Amino acid sequence: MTMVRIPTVCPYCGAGCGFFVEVEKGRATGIAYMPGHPVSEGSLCSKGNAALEILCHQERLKSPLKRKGEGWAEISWDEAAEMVARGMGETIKKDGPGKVALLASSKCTNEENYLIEKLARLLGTPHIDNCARLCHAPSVVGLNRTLGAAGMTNPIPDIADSQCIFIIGSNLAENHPVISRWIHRARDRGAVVIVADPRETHTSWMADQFLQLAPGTDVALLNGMAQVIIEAGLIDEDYIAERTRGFEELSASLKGLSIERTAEITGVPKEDIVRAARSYASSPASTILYSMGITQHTTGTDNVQAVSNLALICGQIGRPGTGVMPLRGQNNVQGACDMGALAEFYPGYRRADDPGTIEFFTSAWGAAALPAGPGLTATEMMGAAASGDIKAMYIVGEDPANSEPSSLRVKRALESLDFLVVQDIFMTATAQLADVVLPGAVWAEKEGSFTNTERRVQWSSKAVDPPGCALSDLEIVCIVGRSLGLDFSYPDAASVLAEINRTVPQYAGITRERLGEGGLVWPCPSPDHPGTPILHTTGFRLPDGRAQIVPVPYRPAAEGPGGDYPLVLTTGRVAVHHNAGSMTRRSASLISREPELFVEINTADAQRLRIADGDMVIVTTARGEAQATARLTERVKRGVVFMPFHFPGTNILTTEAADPEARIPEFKVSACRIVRRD
Ligand SMILES: Nc1nc2c(c(=O)[nH]1)N[C@H]1C(S)=C(S)[C@@H](COP(=O)(O)OP(=O)(O)OC[C@H]3O[C@@H](n4cnc5c(=O)[nH]c(N)nc54)[C@H](O)[C@@H]3O)O[C@H]1N2
Ligand SMILES: Nc1nc2c(c(=O)[nH]1)N[C@H]1C(S)=C(S)[C@@H](COP(=O)(O)OP(=O)(O)OC[C@H]3O[C@@H](n4cnc5c(=O)[nH]c(N)nc54)[C@H](O)[C@@H]3O)O[C@H]1N2
Ligand code: SF4
Ligand SMILES: [Mo]
Repeated sequence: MTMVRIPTVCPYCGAGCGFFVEVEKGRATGIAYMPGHPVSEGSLCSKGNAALEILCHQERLKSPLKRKGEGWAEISWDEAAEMVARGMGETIKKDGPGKVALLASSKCTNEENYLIEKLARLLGTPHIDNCARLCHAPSVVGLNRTLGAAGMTNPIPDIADSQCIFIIGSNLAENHPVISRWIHRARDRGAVVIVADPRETHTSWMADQFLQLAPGTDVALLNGMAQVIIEAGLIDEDYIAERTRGFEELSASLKGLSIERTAEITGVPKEDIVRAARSYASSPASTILYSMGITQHTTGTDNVQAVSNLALICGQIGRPGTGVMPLRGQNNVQGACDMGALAEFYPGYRRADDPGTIEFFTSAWGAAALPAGPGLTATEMMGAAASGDIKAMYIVGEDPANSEPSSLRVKRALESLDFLVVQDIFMTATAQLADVVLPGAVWAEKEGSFTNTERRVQWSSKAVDPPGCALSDLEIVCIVGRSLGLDFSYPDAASVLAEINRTVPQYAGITRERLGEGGLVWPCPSPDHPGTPILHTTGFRLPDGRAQIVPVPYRPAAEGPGGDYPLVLTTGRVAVHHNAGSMTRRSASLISREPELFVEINTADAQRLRIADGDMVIVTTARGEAQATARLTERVKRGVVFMPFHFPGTNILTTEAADPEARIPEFKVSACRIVRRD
């Protein structure tokens, strides 16, 4: 019997591990590791190892569906295309294209995302976004302002060359497990690891120095560290003078701070703050890794800027082993953003409010006219749907009914639309609200490129056919585009990538032919360019080539504990589940390890509330309530509770208060109360 091995990229997280799908007689029969892969070197985490469980799952969507009474009726692709064209077309004709909004998918390929945002803009609407809004929008705003580019500055393997690794607001041991291998390698070579997190996590267990700060106090911590470094004379004066601007303002803004006050706000002992600051500033190569623990706040952009400040004053950017590393979440959230599936950017981060951008794409796409942005962000779309400002939506590979904050409100908003089409691989809570559901093919059932968190663009090949009548998202978007009268006649992903080469300068040299095992790291401006693993080696893409230091005063979170809601609820992830859970809750080997929604409560708080380990409790916030099993632990401090958002319920509770610039919701701080369910 012949067995073939098809190279693919893991469909879960932004680490972008590669593996082979083994195929026999048209069926995926196993996984073979890829020892030559630059990031994973042959390893995979529990989710990667379970990825094939998605391919032939019995609950996969196999046919287009339309609503019929309380249930669903299978329909042909022709009828589905006609319904989508009518639903979207009528809104455009009656109310104008600005009443239509699209969500692209950071689970889909670059080529698919490029076409989804192109569809939106050719239809005349600026309202296109993706789940990066719930994730790294503050990195896009904050790092573009301070460093002139929002990507991770250094490649993942580079972490092994670092001598001080400062991890703030990231539980990478569970959420980017294969990246944590590189941290172990650095530790073996003597690196110091510092972790700042309100919870004890698998990541904090790796730490030499653990700063267990109060949720939402990161600006205070980072400012406090900067002040220690300035006062101890540990700054890199030459770097500051040659490569940055704004240091004097920062220095002046920190003058009045006392370390005692920083310790009081953060709850971190002052000796620990001083030690961490000194370790970071004085090591020959220090790196900062961060993710949702600092971005998902009303101060998300401030947090990111405070991270840049710290790195810049110490000159820890632009060399191997240094850098600012925002760990991207979804397998292709980096690519979805690069491709312009964002409210404020066209492809290649060209500003949507710049007339030059509109001129460029009008000509490149042969369009009559294109909408100037910024459009509505994902979070704003829900408010606009509720108020009637958005009347039709097309949602690809996202589950906002479970993943956006205050989900009862989101569901009501989606229900109030005149027309909703959802394209997914499973019947999600969002798909349940649709008029038409379109069945997509998942990663190994199609081909295309994905961009991981270190900007590495990799080609993933097709191993097996999709189930039933499901089609690749690329084919579906072309069908929908054509039914709406557009010239969407792309034969395959490579032909879309060829267009991307012409319109996205960072990808100009990244052709299908060059994407062998391991891929290429953008920016890659020409077909003979080797790619750019380390950014900012000689200067920054900002005026005079200088980075911008931005003073940021500390502000508390929007919703402090008190009164009826005395506890702080923080939300996040566990190793064996992924996001809203549509894939991992259906994956037998994963759901068996973590089968239900739980809430971690400090033992002392639980005693006071008469809650025992394993009790069913009701968690209530100003938005609503959810049931969960109590887990008593010392991993969260008194006054803080933690829930993962992989099960429906958690996001009923979360606040929609958002960062004023990046519009990311404050998933990490909501005030709540907990009672035992009798
Ligand atoms: N297993 C698994 N892996 C995943 C995902 C998944 O769902 N499951 N999702 C992927 C996606 S989309 C993303 S974006 C990434 C996210 O990856 P992470 O950012 O690691 O995920 P979280 O668990 O949301 O949050 C990280 C940490 O922030 C801490 N934290 C909470 N509040 C604060 C605070 O105020 N300050 C600080 N300093 N820390 C705080 C939490 O306790 C938590 O340990 O993971 C990706 N990988
Ligand atoms: N409380 C709380 N809420 C959060 C967060 C948090 O930390 N706390 N984190 C936020 C973050 S960082 C993120 S990124 C968002 C994630 O928010 P979402 O992107 O809405 O969450 P996912 O569950 O990853 O949804 C992806 C969907 O794509 C589908 N899918 C997978 N592959 C394909 C494909 O090839 N084609 C198509 N068409 N569909 C596919 C999956 O079945 C799934 O339904 O959640 C946010 N929500
Ligand atoms: S670390 Fe991320 S990319 Fe790698 S196997 Fe795990 S989920 Fe997949
Ligand atoms: Mo994310």
